[in-house]
Formats: sequence, C-alpha cells, structure tokens
Amino acid sequence: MDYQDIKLKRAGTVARVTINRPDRLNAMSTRTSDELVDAFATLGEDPEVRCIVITGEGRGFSAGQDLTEFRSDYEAGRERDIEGHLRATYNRLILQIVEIPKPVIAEINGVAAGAGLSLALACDLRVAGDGARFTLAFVKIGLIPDSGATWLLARTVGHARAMELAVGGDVIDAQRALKIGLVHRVVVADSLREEVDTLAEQLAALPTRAIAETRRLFLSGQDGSLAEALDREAASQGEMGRTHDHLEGVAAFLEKREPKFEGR
Ligand code: LHQ
Repeated sequence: MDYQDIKLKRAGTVARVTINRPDRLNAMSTRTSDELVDAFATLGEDPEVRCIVITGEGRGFSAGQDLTEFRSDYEAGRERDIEGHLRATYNRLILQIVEIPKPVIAEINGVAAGAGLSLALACDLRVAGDGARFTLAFVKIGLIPDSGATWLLARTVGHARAMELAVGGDVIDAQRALKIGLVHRVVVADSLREEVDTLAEQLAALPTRAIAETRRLFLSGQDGSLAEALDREAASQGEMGRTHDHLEGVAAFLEKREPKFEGR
C-alpha cells in the first residue's frame, strides 16, 4: 500500500510510524487509520522488526479524529454513522496495537487529543517531549471518550484522574501528565527522538515474545481472580520456557556473559 497520510521507516530492528498531517496536528481521517492498520499489520508480520515507535510530524502527536472529514454531513444536518466509523477504524487500530507481538512506544512530540490520546494509551510506553500537551477533548464536542480511552485511561491513571480528564476536557502539560502516570518519561523536546531511538534499540534487543506475553498478561490480568492470573501465567511461562530466548538467557547467565536474544 502506498501511504499518503503516514510515513513508515525501518532501521534495523526498529520501525518508525509517523502520522504525517502536520497542518491538522496529525488529526486522523478514515484514510489515516486505514494506513495505520495496514502499517501495523505489515510490521506485526515482519520478524526483523522487534520494536515499533509511533509519532507525529510537526508540532502535534495527533489531534484525534479529523473533524473536517464529516463537515458536509454536519453542515447539512445529516446523521453520521459514528458507531460504524469507530468500529471500522479506531477500534480495529487500537486492538491491533495492543495485540501486536512486539513492544510499541508512543513518542509524544506534541499535542495528543481525543482518539490521538487513546492511540498513545494503547502503546506500551509513552515518552513525551517537554512541550507535549494532552486533552481528552471529547466532552467539548458532546461525546464520550472512545477508541479504548474508557478502558485504557482509567487503568492507566485511575478512575478519579480519568474522570477529571474526561469531564474537565482540560489541556494538561507534560509535567502534569508525568505526575499522574499518563506518560512514563518526559525529555527535552530537542532530544526526544534520540532518547526514543535509544530506548527502542534497547527494547528491540529484549526477548520480544516474552514482552508481548507480559503485556497480554498484564492487560488480561486486570480482570478476574488471582487464581485465574496464576493459571494464565503458568500456561504462558510453559510456552516461554520453550523459546530460544529463554535458553539463551539462562545459558548467558551460567556462562557469565551478556545474552543475545533473537525474539524467538
Ligand atoms: C484539526 C483538529 C482536528 C481537524 C486541530 N480535526 N483539524 C471518532 C469518531 C467520530 C467522530 C468524532 O470523534 C471520534 C474520536 C475523536 O477523536 S473526537 C476528538 C477530536 N479531536 C478534538 O476534538 C480536538 C480538536 N482540536 C483541538 O481542540 C485543538 O486543536 C488542540 C487542543 C488539539 C490544539 O490546539 P492548538 O495548539 O491551539 O492548535 P489549533 O487548534 O490552532 O490547531 C492547529 C490546526 O489544526 C488548525 O487548523 P488551521 O487551518 O486553523 O491552522 C486546526 O483546525 C487543526 N486541527 N485539531 N481534530
């Protein structure tokens, strides 16, 4: 697929996906999310790629849904099929990201709003530049948080903070986002790319399958009982125990050397 709204670059074991609509702060149209789905599907299947970074071009990470996409419907007073749109676009994309069997980093270079914030929440790690801003935005247009935000945000920052962000619709800065646990790290904007590249290289050198399983078990472990979590862990660990990377990790420990993981 030829991309128009995104850029996809691979450098060794790390891939970078950049939303490239800077004039609209990387707001996403249907085409943008279709391209993102295609890119993540391609990267998910590429065994060479062991870490993915998603970011935005220019001064935005993503301002969420491109509100001009349905302008003619809004102006003509025609009903829009928002439910169908969500199911066909963001819902697919968000699930795809949380299910991809490799770590995903959100490099939050600028404002993340609405579904753009949801997109960041779907990633495993969020590193923000010190000029980044965050807003749920939905309440300002009479909507509920979507694209996974009702589930992901409350689990990330807790119910009280999630409600505060949802009903206030306020724009918060990077330091506040760090304080409430919305992002993992804030770095000087000028060094964001370099810091994320270093982090991505580190993650790409880890046992990829174990990371994907860790994310899956953390997410599924949030519901259900401890007994169920123990059960899932045992089954998953049985599988991990048969990987090359487990054998390599133990061999490296016994031989007092650094392991060389291969993601298999
Ligand atoms: C935009 C956008 C944008 C288009 C900035 N669209 N152009 C799913 C299914 C169906 C329906 C609805 O929703 C959803 C999920 C959602 O994501 S709903 C939430 C949608 N997003 C928003 O409501 C955020 C709207 N944007 C803003 O509140 C502000 O732009 C923020 C706070 C993000 C940034 O503010 P500023 O830094 O002051 O930038 P700005 O407002 O001046 O924006 C710069 C340009 O980007 C501007 O264009 P212009 O031609 O005037 O320079 C904006 O119109 C454009 N832009 N967001 N979502």
